[in-house]
Amino acid sequence: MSLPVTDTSAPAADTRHVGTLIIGSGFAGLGAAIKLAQAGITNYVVLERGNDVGGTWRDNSYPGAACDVPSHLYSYSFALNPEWTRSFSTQPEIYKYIQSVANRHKVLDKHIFDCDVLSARWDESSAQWHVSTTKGEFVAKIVVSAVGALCEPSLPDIKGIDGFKGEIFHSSRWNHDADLTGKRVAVIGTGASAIQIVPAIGKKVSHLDVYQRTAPWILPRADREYTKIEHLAFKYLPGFQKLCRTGIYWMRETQVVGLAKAPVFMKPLQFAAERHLKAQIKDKDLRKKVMPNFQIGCKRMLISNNYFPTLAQDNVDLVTEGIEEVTANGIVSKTGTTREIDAIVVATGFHVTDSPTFAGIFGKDGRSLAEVFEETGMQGYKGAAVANFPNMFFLVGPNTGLGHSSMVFMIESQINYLVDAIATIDKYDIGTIEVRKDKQDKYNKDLQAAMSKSVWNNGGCASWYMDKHGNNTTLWPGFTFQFRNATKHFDLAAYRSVATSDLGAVGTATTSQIDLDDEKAVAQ
Ligand code: N01
Repeated sequence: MSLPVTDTSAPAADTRHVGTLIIGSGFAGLGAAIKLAQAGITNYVVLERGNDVGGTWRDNSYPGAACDVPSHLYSYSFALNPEWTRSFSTQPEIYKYIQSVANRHKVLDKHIFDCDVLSARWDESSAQWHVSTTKGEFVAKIVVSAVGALCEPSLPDIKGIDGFKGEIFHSSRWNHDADLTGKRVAVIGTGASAIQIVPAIGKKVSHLDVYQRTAPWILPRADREYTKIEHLAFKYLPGFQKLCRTGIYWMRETQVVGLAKAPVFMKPLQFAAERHLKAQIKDKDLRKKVMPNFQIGCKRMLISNNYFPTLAQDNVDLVTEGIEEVTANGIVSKTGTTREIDAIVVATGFHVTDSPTFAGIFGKDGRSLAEVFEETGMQGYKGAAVANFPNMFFLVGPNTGLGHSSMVFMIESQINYLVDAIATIDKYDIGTIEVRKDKQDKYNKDLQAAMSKSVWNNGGCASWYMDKHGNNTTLWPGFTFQFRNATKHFDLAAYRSVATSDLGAVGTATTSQIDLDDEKAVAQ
């Protein structure tokens, strides 16, 4: 028996059918749910493995967690928030914002929480996706992957780490029951998460060892509380908050020139970061240790006013000689020194280009997304579709990440494209749709050419932006307004589609596919 998917209390044994199935309810999945509803497309469901909306802002609750993009920009354009208490919001405030947007737009009844998607398999004969979850089976015409790029913790493969007897947890899975007060703690990693955690715990622990593999570039954080007058202006002065957002947007956009096109223009920023470092660290040895050896922007630029001062504290050691092994109660460095500890915070980032979620998605020829990406690298079309995976769309897909501005802006661009795609599918009663491989290949060739002059490719660092094929498959290599323009409308002509009426009784295409020239006509 099939139940309508909106009956989210349906017993797990029943297969539920749905038009569109969205996986994940972070900024991307939630935004898609809202925009689909606003477009009058209501036959969808959102499956979320956590117990709430919020995605990375629900999971990353570590002490000191905050955004490094100003909140007026790091929020939905359709849900500006005059209540932000400061220019760079903290995690609890952002999480609360996402919850309130979900409530206000009344899409929570479209969600099934604590529902982990185990696999999604394209069934060619029925032209549908079969999705297995911890809450039963689903059949969907369209699947939207909105799982995010920074959701699967990457744990370091260090000898002996499994035998550590103290507290050990990843930055994105913070154990709030573990009280670190007065404890000897090690933090492994010095990325965006670690540089927020270190100052937040540096004063309460008895001793802190910070294990640095690569020194990051850190700029001052221009963060402050908003005044009462500003709050009144955000709330009551028409257009004021939007004006602030627009100003921040364009200021950030100027960085694209140095990051993506001519790294020489990164010099002023690097100079500012050097000055920041020298102003905050007086000790010459420590200065040497924290001075990066690559061009600024090659890895994500970090911002902090209290990371360097924490490193200079008497109870904090920066360890740069590398980790040999972890023992039951300590870490042995490559020079043979053992440092005893009670807890380890693993702030070693996420699986981005090799996410385990790829292994559970099986396309037209039976191969998984992991197998396809293993061969080609993480390639897609406009970050939204991947050849061999019909009727599947991605949010925060390949080459949609940013090193300089708000991911929410990119997500909204992708949502425009998605909503238009689904509206187009409905309008022309399309049964299956798949991006053309030649279009995808050309798109990626152009992307990599655009990337070739970037600081990410030439800045002299190793970063998770790059995949094992040497391609940058994570970042968008241009201005974000160019991406917005490229995704304004769904471009049917780049896809191979089959009308529902041309699918056989069990779904297989029985007549010729819609001709590309016809599609062009349809797309106009
Ligand atoms: O992870 P990272 P993150 N042994 O991958 C080190 C976003 N974010 O969680 O540089 C020892 O940046 C690794 O060393 P190296 C943001 O997009 C946003 O900090 O590879 N060390 C590095 O120092 C960010 O980019 C906000 O040599 C090991 C660190 O661990 C992304 O999340 C806030 C190691 C990992 O840094 C990820 O940030 C926080 C090993 N085996 C995060 N393996 C905002 O404000 C790795 N490392 C929006």
